[in-house]
Amino acid sequence: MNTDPLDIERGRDLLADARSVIILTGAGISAESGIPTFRGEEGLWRNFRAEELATPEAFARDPRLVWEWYDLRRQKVLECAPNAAHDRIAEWLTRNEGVVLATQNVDGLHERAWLDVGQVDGGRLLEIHGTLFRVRCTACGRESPHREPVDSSSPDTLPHCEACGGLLRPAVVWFGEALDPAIIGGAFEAAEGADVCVVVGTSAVVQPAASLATVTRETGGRIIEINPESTPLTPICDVSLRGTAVACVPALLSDI
Ligand code: BJW
Ligand code: ZN
Repeated sequence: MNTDPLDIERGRDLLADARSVIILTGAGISAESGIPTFRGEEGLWRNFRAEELATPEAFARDPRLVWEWYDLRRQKVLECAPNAAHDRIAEWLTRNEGVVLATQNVDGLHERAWLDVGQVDGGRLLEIHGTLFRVRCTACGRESPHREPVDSSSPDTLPHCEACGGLLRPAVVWFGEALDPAIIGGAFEAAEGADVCVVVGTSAVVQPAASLATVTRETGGRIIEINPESTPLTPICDVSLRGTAVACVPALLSDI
């Protein structure tokens, strides 16, 4: 796959003139770290049906199965490292206070990359679908960090709340659930004021995340998309880089 160098230059020109930028990332940015995407050829959900696992109803019906899937994904993520695209974005964030990163990913790789180069600014890293490494109590709502392996061999071995004994669940956003208003609100605020929205590695089919790019466009900003495939956003993009995140992100962001 060859990305036209002229398209990269057009993207770099847009970013060089921008004062505020929102970056929206999806599973594709972590694909080259070895983490499967959701809907691709090798997608996670080819083996595990989304409707069975990423919904509150699924968890209520079969918490052991859902925990097994999340534990598997945690273990996988812990074996993987941020790639050159995560790294380049992290460096860019440290140097540009006008850049906000909204990620749909729950793998924590953006945070790890940013920690490698500086102190993470939580106001500019918005994990809009939550994280694999926190849990929330289904009874009292208490949230806490959680990285230990989960034994899903019986209902009793699943993790339970220290405060009330309730069943803990991954602190991620499932279908039909509301996103944290402060986090998604911050992302929409950034999208509205952005001169450019850079969209990396998302199929852009899940709402409200995909609307972040649309909002930037509607308020007069530009969209740069990086994805080997076209998406529903492609027709409204100003620059489409048809390549992988590792091939395109460093080329787009170096020395800006
Ligand atoms: C590469 C690459 C490489 C490959 N380099 N690229 C409006 C219209 C229609 C429906 C709705 C709507 N508003 C809400 C809905 C319903 C629903 C929804 O969007 N459904 C659609 C699917 C139709 N949305 C919701 O339910 C949301 N909740 C909500 O709106 O609540 C409202 C409410 C308000 C008040 C009270 C109650 C409710 C919640 C959505 C939560 C999504 N959750 C998941 C799981 C998170 C936890 C987990 O990870 O387990 O989030 S679903 C899954 O999809 C996950 C992802 O973050 C998300 C997006 O996937 P992503 O990242 O785009 O991955 P893929 O695999 O789809 O795409 C990868 C891309 O990478 C591809 O394009 C490849 O080509 C590319 N790629 N290799 C660059 N190397
Ligand atoms: Zn509790």
